[in-house]
Amino acid sequence: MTGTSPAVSPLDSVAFRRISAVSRHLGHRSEMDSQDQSLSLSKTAGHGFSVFESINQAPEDPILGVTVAYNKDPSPVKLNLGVGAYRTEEGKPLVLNVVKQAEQLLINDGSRVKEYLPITGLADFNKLSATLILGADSPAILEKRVATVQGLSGTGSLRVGAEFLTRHYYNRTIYIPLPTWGNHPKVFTIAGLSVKTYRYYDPATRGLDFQGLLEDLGLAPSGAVVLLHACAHNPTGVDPTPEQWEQIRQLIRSKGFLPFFDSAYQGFASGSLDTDAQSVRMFVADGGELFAAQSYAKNMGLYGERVGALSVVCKSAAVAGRVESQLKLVIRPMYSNPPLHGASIVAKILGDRNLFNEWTVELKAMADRIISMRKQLYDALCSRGTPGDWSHIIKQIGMFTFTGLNTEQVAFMTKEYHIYMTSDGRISMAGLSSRTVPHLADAIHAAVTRFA
Ligand code: PLA
Repeated sequence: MTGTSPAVSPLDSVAFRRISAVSRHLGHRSEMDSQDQSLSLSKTAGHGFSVFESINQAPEDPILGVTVAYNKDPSPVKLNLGVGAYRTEEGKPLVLNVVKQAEQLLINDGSRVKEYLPITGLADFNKLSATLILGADSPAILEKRVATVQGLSGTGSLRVGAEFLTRHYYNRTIYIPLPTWGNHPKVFTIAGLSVKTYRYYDPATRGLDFQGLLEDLGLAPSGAVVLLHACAHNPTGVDPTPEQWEQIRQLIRSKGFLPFFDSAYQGFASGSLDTDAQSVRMFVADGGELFAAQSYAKNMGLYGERVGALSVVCKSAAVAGRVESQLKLVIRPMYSNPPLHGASIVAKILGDRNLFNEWTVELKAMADRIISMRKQLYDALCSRGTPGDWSHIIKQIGMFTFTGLNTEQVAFMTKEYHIYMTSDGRISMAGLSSRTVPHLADAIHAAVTRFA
């Protein structure tokens, strides 16, 4: 090679933009700082100092860090309502019966091996996952216009989708609802997208800010990616009505936006898998394109197995095939190929009529228990005469109640009552039980009366 400067490939420039965005996002030091740092480090090398001596202590994650703090608390009455993880009436984690049955079937099957899966994951799992979210009679599936890849639960599926968009979609801005799941902006920024928000929640009504949503999306540049929670919006527990969804759909299609659905709670909002997928299916029925990330963490209780899927609904089978080929190029250098065990469990359950039916019964029971916790908490606050209107507790849906409690009140409840929740006042209703409702109601009552 001669001394000519190397050409910058499109991928290099993507990588460069991404690194600068990420380092801005993470608040990295300037280049000067790092030069000073390396000078002083070279002086001290060999004298017991780490090359990472000046590294900053990172803050705990706003959601998963709540569990870290909870685990450190020795109090016998402590209650973790931070992370969205289902607990039984006895306050214990739940392994679904169908999951145990499916695992037994897998163990009994002597022909099973532990070979690598293909880059795209378990083929049966992918097919069944697309059917679960899009519907068995979905025209997109019948016409083979869907590219589905197995992902590392919901988060990994979102990340793969976002990386793909950074590389192959002309508009690299994603609009996310305000507020949204705290990890969304990080996942999308680090994947190289630029993140903007649209109004979603109105604290005054504790309901949807529908006008604000329509205005903000109405002003967004055409072609932008729009993130939508398929159901059970996290953290607010507020979903659009079917009529509002239809208006959102019309707006999204008329402006040529690309909808990206995050479906982390299918079956948890209403107790019905089909009802909770209606929003996504409306966008498939109009023939347009979309992304959908699915998670089996909550609805099958497979949190730690990290099972999910990303489906890209395209206009034609030919495009879907090319999209899939490019998704493989995203996945291969990231984690090569996905894990086998969780996807095998899901494929067993979705592919067997009896297991599937049993699953829907267990899923409905979880959803119903959460709904009954809403009622119990609401009644407990009413009976205590706690100041304020608490009807949003029974109106909101899904795993969480967005209580409206402020940071100060949350800190007070943690300090005085050992109740752990995210600082935005979100509580996981799935972590409550009849036994713990009175304790939570006492804490809320005290917090609200003390810090009016
Ligand atoms: N999308 C949304 C809207 C979520 O709420 C969550 C999980 C995910 C995706 C990702 O889940 P997965 O990768 O485990 O499938 N939110 C939890 C947990 C339940 C978390 O923060 O990781 C929460 O407490 O908000």
